[in-house]
Amino acid sequence: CLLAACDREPAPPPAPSVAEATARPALIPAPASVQTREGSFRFDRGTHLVAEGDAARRVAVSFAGLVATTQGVTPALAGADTAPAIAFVLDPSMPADAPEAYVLEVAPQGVRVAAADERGLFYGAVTLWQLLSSAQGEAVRIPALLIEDAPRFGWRGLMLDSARHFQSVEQIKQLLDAMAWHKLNVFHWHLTDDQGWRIEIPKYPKLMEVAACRIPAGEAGTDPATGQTRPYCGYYTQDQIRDIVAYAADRHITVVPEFDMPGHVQAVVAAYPEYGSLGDTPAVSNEWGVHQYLFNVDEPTFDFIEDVLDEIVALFPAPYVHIGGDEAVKDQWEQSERVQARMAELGIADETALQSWFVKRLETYLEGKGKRLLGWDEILDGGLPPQATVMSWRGTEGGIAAARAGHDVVMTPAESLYLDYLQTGSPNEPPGRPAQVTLQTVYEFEPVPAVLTPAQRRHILGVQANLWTEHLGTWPRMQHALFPRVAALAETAWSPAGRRDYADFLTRLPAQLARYRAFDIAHAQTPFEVLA
Ligand code: TNX
Repeated sequence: CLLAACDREPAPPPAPSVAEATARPALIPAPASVQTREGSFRFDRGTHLVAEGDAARRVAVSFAGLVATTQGVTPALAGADTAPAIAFVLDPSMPADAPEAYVLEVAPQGVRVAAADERGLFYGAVTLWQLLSSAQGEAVRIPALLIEDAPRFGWRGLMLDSARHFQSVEQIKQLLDAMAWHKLNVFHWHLTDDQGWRIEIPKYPKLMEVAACRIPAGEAGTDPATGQTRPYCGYYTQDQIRDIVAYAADRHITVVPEFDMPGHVQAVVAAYPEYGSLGDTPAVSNEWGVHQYLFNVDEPTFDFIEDVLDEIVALFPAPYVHIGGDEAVKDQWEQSERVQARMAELGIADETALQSWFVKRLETYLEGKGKRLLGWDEILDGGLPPQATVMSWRGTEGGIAAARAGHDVVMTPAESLYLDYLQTGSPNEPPGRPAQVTLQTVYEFEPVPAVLTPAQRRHILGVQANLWTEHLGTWPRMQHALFPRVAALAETAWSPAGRRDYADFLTRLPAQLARYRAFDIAHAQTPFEVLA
């Protein structure tokens, strides 16, 4: 080409005239308030985004990425004088005590998303993207409206078990992406269990060499031709963990780590038998269900626990550390001479009191590090540590008792919110736990028990669904268990009680399923077979 022509910027190709689709808003979770207005706004290739300041610009970039995935067009950031525009505004006149709240105004001339804090602005951007992605195509007309929205609960959680079966960093990031656009904000990461240890702790190399590996049963674990074992191994390096924590933070998700103890520690005891109650050396478990192995309660064991907690505290900026506390059957403590001797020395009468002492000691340690202790509802047994937060999984009773005693609570009852349970009675359901937790069950769970007084109700921080992975060996299986039940969870966690309506939710769900497909999420089909 001639020099003069090469210097010139190539002219942008003329915008093709694209047929527009009209969106019927399908928002999940349903916003607190929606008022429809006259007219509509046309979004297309020429629509610019306007955002001032780093925080608003970050939100605009996230929004552009979402739109690109579903509509196939990436809106560009432009100066404030360009019209028509979508403006993302951090508005200091909005209440600062509601950082997740936002206002979204769609008018024929333009769109304004405003919030006091980047979190609210992000959720407003998600809602706007959902308005657009309620229809397919790069030119979409959305109705004029005013949405004023804020979450019902501050804790909108999802737990992932990476101990029984683990996931790649990319898979976890895909989940974090989806959590963000379901407006979920806590990723509880179950990283340790009888069947595997998944956190790199350099000071204790056998955690990675021994505790991170189990030998699966049958052909999966032993090559029948050669007789060679094929261990199932994996852990997250500290760099990978920092990467995941940062990725989550960019999406306004807090990662709460769990180090499960004093039970669920067979993998640790396999690596370091000296920290077990009996001193014997088991294999890392390859079976599911409740196990016997319990931590010892001597000072070297606490040194180990505290070293690991130090690493966890350094890796995870979350205000909470989950210490498990569940399903610690006490047989080994009853049988162990050294545990019994220690109890006598401490004047502790029985094993339940010992677990309570153990958990209180962890709380004291964590408080010294500026962290709050969180545990499964068994930490109520024998008395809670003074500041503990309780995750109620054996129904809501533990949560009710904790709230009555003035403790914070996250509701995650197995019969309503366990995603390893089957979701339908269809013969096409992949294996899961025998009971059913249907889409409707998740949707209709009410997190705030009516028996609580208004003061006690304020202790219900929110809700969480848990994905245990004993029966979920592959990522498509895990996705099947998660989606679309996560959409029901999102509405249970975010939308005001009075806005929840299952029949209405079902009319909005097809648009959410289309979003799953756009993000390569293999959602379950079984709920729709049964409904058909
Ligand atoms: C109970 S829930 C457990 C887990 C299992 C789950 C299976 C909880 C605190 N403990 O160890 O994976 O049931 O549904």
